[in-house]
Amino acid sequence: MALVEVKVPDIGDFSEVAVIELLVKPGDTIKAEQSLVTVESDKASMEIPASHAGVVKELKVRIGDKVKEGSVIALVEAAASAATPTPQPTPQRGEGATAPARASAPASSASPAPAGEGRGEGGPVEVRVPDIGDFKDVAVIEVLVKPGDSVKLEQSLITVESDKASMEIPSSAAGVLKELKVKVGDKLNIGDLVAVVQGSGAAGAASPAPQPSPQKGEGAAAPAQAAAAVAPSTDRTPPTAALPPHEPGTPTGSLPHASPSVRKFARELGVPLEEVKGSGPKGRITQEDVQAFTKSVMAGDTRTKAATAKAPAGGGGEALGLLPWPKVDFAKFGPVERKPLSRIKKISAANLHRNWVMIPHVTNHDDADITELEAFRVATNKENEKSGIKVTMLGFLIKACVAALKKFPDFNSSLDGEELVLKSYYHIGFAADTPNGLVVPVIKDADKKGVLAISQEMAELAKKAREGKLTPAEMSGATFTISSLGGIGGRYFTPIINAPEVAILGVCKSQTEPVWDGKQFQPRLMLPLSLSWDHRVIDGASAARFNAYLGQILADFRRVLL
Ligand code: CAO
Repeated sequence: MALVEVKVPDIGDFSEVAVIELLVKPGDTIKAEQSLVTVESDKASMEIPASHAGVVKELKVRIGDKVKEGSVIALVEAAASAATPTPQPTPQRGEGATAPARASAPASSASPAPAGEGRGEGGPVEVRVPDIGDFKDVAVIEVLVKPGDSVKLEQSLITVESDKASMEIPSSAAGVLKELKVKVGDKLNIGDLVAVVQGSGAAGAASPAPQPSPQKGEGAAAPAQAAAAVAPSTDRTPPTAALPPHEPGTPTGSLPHASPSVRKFARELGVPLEEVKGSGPKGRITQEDVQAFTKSVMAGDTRTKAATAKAPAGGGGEALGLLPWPKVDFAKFGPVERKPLSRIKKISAANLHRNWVMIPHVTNHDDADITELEAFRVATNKENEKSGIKVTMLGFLIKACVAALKKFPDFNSSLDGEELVLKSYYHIGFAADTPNGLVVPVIKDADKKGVLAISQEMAELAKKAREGKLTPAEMSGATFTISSLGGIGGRYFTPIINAPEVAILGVCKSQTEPVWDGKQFQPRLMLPLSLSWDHRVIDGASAARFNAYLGQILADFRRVLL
């Protein structure tokens, strides 16, 4: 087993590049051509692959180190059987252990234009694929311009990619793009015609006129922006033009700051790299960043720009054939302030939206005569003044609902495909208004508890809710929910069912109303009830019976005993 030095290969005119990522560690078993480190200059990023399969014995570089062609990256104990399928090194250099770097080109770089190709004269200029080292049949993955566009000198026209590099092909002239000779998917090689640009005299004249690679005799080929992404080409002449400065943290052009393999990974997942926040050095996007972004989108915590454009403001409705959500510049009409939604609001908004869209809601409104019950409640509170437990109408409502759920079991169920899951337990959720939004704590086994115990538990849960201290367990398992606005006001409303429940009771403020007793109007305390129900499970007659029964119990709790 031979100990092999893996060195930085011929990286063209990139004299000193910084190591920004270590992709392996000592002890790792590696394959030939596996990337060991990522290096970056101000113009390109490249992965340096292993020239041999084997085991990494030592890494000779650390993050931040500056390396150049020939610098030793690692010592690899080459596997005996590991033939080295990597290309041979540049003969002039005699560096047996160098393999071609894998490069991406976030940067703009030299763009030598063809000598005497209409630069400055305003004539048509043919833009061809420059010297791209040993990369053959590179695929066009992006077309960045269209005929008729005005292009600047060195503006990227297309992006090409091989399995080892991604590069932008820049325009070798300023002017108007007359013709695009390639499309996404085309395979290109050095010298292939990419586009014809009608040169504009002024821009062309202002640009330097570097010489083309004489060996190739390809006068029209400008080096790709990642010309450093090269294999051990024996005859490659580095570009001679001055390279425009580039800040690696803010890559120019359309390519975000990521290595070719990360770029490929993102494309396979359909991740828009420009929306991924890089956590690597200088904001570089790593594979983990792409994975985290994907997870976040799947969890609904992140929306891609494309998804937002399709469904702005939480659901534009295009998928349903609806008009797009109106886009209004509110500031045009007066001062505005933008405030992010709280975490609870975001979560409940998504749930409410789904429930509203997916459940065919119907709401029945009714009134319950609670005159006697209210008198009993007031008396009870007086009697229990010392206990500190205050009974509100909600405590009685929970007990009354349990009785109605027992009589109408479909209301205490969930829909599971084509089956109804009927529950023999009675866990009642109650909507609680908190500074951060709506939450629904749950009174478990309300059928086994008295109104005093329920009231006490409710007060504790409501306090925890307002303090943001409810646990997930305290908010799960409800079989039916009550949303009481009685302490606030209003007459009736349409509560949204809390899926997978199938019904919810909305309650508003009771008030004394004249009620006809057959002979005369009597002043009675009436409680407005609004029952929303899932029409896939419940029908209107059942809902009317449920409300009527609830009203009877609230009017006279002795009915529960019958
Ligand atoms: N009619 C008349 N008065 C009522 C009433 C009703 N239906 N319900 C409660 N009240 C009275 C109470 O008796 C109490 O009066 P006093 O202060 O004189 O004793 C007062 O209103 C305040 O009651 P409360 O709201 O503190 O207590 P509660 O048990 O009725 O409700 C809770 C507790 C946590 C549910 C409630 O505070 C709350 O958050 N409600 C909002 C729910 C909500 O936002 N629903 C909407 C969901 S859909 O967006």
